[in-house]
Amino acid sequence: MARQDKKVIITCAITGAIHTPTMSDALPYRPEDIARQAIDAAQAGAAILHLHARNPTNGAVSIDPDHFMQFLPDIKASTDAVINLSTGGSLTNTMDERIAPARRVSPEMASLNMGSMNFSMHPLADRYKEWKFDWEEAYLRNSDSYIFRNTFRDIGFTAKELGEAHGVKFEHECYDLGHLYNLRFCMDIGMFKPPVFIQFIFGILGGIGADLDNLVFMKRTADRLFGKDYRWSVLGAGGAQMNFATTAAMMGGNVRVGLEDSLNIARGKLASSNAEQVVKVRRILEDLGYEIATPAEARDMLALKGRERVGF
Ligand code: KMH
Ligand code: ZN
Repeated sequence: MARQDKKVIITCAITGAIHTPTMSDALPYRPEDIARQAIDAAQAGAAILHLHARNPTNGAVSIDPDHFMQFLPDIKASTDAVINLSTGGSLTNTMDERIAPARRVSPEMASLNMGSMNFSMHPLADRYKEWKFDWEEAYLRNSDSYIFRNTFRDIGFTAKELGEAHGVKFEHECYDLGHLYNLRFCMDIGMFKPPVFIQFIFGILGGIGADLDNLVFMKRTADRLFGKDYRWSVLGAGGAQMNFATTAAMMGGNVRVGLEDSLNIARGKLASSNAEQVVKVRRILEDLGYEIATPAEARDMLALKGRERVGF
């Protein structure tokens, strides 16, 4: 069994690399909007902020460290939340490019994707006829030939460059059962020390589907592979977001919400902000009797290096 915590950590993933500006006016891409939405999400109860950057003029996904630096200091100055930088990148980036922002700013946490896979958003392109920016349609359509590359060498490189060199703790993103075994292998060769933090991901096209049987199966497999050496959280993409978060908490896990993973606040209704999703999941969890972890409690639960040791 994973360690059972009394409190539930809410992670909020603010903007991501899946959705494009046409899909929702609420999806932030200017640095001031990313900062404001992140700060509001933290005030609403998110202990961890999972952050990607965007090109401020056209909303395209960016892995330029300068774009991250346009919002990170403001977020740090206004919240105590743990800052977690994505290393997911975009369709064409090398691993070296993907880790460049985290290497520059030495955050407390970074994402680490635990296996190579198809990762496609191409069906979303058919839902829109007009686009805010000309890059969006091709970006979505071309994802049908995208291999999201996360080889053992890539994982080892990231572990060395960020984990060893900067004391960064990882959000191990696991989109399928095999990714849990990949993580176990990496731990066996000494790459990661417990407690590891696993994000179980359901409903990405290319990963395991958003069926509750799969959540039970992933959790049971993780219990067998990691015993007490892990903490876990759940991300349900799209319409699975709130249901999977609720079920995860009921099973002893933590939760992730945010416009990166779902643009909606209810079926067929766009969310007005990231904070609105945090408020909703918090209300559900508190109504069910769960307490929400503060950033300090999250730091303790995940054994993080502390906000005074980041480089921004
Ligand atoms: N959008 C999530 C499904 C990353 O940032 O490294 C995947 C993600 C990847 O969060
Ligand atoms: Zn992400």
